Amino acid sequence: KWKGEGTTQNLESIFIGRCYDYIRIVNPAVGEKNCLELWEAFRNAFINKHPCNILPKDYELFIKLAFHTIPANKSLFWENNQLLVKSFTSGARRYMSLSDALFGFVADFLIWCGQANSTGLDYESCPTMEECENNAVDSFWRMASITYAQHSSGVIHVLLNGSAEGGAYPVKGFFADYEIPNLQKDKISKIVIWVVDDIQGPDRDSCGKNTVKILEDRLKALGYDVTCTDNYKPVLFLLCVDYPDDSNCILSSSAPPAQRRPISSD
Ligand code: ENP
Repeated sequence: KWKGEGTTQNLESIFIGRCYDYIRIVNPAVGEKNCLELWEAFRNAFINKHPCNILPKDYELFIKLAFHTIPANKSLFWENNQLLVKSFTSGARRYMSLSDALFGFVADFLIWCGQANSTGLDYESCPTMEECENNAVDSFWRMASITYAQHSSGVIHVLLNGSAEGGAYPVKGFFADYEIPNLQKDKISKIVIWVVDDIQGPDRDSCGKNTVKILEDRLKALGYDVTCTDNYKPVLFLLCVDYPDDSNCILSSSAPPAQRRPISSD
């Protein structure tokens, strides 16, 4: 009956399994968490309710139970490059995006919704953002985004896609609407923006232009120290893994030719 895909099959097992994976393997530094209690708090936010009537505050208990600090200088905000961010953060080893924090990790890539007058999940369909704003998934990410932004500190990183249709910085989106307004200015030393184009993609947006300029101006007006770099090399090189022969990916070496010979087997 809704236009969106239904609840991810095995949601409960995935959620609880991810929670144990996170606290035991991925990031044991967060300390002991009760994964079954986390699941109950998560489920109670949307179960037995009309799926268009879920508010961010319904996830308050879940967030409270799952919360842990976000290390200073490790926050990474992004738009339009989810998979690149996944490989760049390297499961919280390098940076900690929201989905590398426990309270985002358990829900990443999943879909869920309940139904009024039933304690079951709806595996057939779930409302999209267009059908209703207060759906279970979007309200979850709003609450998680707000919490993540409020607890981010030190140097803040923002990774944007310069090839994205409509611009690298969506002027309406989670980052614009829920994260920027919740950053705590007194805890933040600087905001570093990286605008990276898709390799072989169009160069639609860059530092100082179009929507990136709107973002830079907005952050400066809020009093932040802002820097912006186009095609930041460490991220570009990650993209190069899939395009080794592209001209953007050829490393010129200053080593003498003898040291640049291919390694031979003899
Ligand atoms: P999209 O539309 O590129 O990607 C949405 C996908 O990313 C969904 O699979 C979603 O999981 C997952 N996801 C991971 N973190 C977030 C998130 N944090 N969020 C919404 N979805 C997330 O991403 P968006 O919608 O533009 O969101 C990007 C935002 O994430 C940025 O504000 C960035 O700073 C933030 P699922 O469960 O929906 O399948 C906040 C909102 O971290």
